[in-house]
Amino acid sequence: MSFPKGFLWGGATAANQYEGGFDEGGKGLTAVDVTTNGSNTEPRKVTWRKADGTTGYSPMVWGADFAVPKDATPAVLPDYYYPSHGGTDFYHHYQEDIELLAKIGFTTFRFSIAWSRIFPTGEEKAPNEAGLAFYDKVIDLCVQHHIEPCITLQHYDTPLALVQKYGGWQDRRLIDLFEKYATVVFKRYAGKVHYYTTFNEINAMDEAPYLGGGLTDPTPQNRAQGAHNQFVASAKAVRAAHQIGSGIQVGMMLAYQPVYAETCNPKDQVAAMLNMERGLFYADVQAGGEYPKARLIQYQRAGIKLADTPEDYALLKQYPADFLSFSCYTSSVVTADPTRNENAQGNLGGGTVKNPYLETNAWGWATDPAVLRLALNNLWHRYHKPLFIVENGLGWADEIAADGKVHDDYRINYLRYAVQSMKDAITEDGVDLIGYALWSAIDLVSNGTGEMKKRYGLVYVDRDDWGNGSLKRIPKDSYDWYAKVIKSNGEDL
Ligand code: BGP
Repeated sequence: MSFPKGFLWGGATAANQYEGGFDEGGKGLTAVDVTTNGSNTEPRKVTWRKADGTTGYSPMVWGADFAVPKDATPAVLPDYYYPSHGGTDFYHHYQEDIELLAKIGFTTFRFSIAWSRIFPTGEEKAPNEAGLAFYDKVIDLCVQHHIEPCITLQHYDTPLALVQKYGGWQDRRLIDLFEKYATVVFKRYAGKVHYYTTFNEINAMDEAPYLGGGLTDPTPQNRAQGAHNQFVASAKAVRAAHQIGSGIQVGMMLAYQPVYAETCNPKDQVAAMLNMERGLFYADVQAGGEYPKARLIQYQRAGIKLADTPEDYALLKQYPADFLSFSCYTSSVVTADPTRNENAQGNLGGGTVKNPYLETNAWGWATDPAVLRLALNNLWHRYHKPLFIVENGLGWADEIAADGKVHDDYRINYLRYAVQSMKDAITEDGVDLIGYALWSAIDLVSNGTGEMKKRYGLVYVDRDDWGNGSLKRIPKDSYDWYAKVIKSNGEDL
């Protein structure tokens, strides 16, 4: 026996990439709803309109980002294709999808609630009942199938009205608006939902602040303030959940990549250490309860001044995350030379290079058989918080074979490594891991590129990069393989 009894096995999705129905049931627009699709080589773009009617777009480049012109606000423009508007239509397929997942024994299903379904502009006095009614049906169906929902409260989809009015999460007013939204959700689903996370990949505020925080003017000052405001909002959400009780736990969610130094040259080692520390800053605050000194020194040197209160720091200390959830797809290799940037994944900026020992997919993401064991050990020994892997998987341009099926043996190989790696971390290293929700339960739109072609699901969905297709669901070979894994509690790989 290696995985504990009751270990949560499942998969993950996100409203903005999966749900569709973007303007149904009274839903308001979100930041990502004004983001067009891209490709492996073309960045996604945010469309905007100025008061005088002039329109345009800003390409969104990972790690470099973009800014909307000062006198413009993000808006939906005709003549563009916005992949989040259709997703893969969970909004109308939720029953079929949840039943497919129940059939292979899922015990957890991670999805996100779109804040703008509950509060369309973020600022209404009362929640939108039609939005809640949709999640009532989803959650009830999960409970009926003994699937624990694991709900993300914001997955890259700040309500657009808050982006237009306040420039996104840089504004402190969002803290209490978020707390109000979270509280409505916690109360509504008390007794049915036990696992929540606040902000998906909260460290996206560094690499992709428009997605992470709806920041239209992503200066270092605004990124720092945006992160601070999300920290305080998370702590307030933890407090609200604990006050409500019913066994609700609120975790943090970090994008995590273990880092290797390219060589044993001390310069590379220091570069790798600094890279790792930068990535863990967010967990230091949310799991550890306080800002690491190094970050405060950096802020001081850069002239960054936070709009904060003593109460903020008391909240961070008193209400840290109940568990630490994270996404982890691959590792990265760091060199001291900032001019070298061979990492096609490209979201770590200069000084990252290819790993000659690993194979990559078409998007440059390397398959690392040890990545989860490394990640779990690093996070467990640093924070001693229960861990939950809520994203891990392989993006591939899957194709339907002549027999009408999808033979994704490459994905099975990747996932086999993942399960073995978790098993090593549990049985050999003693880490406390609650569950594994692979990315993605069902095919959905890629977050990085907006493509449909970059697929991760156990279930294929007939939809192309431009939204054409029947939306038919076709279980892949990995779907059957995962059924076996769940049934044997991780023994039969
Ligand atoms: C994470 C996001 C997900 C997801 C995944 C895969 O960063 O939380 O939303 O999409 O990465 O990334 P991509 O879709 O860019 O391949």
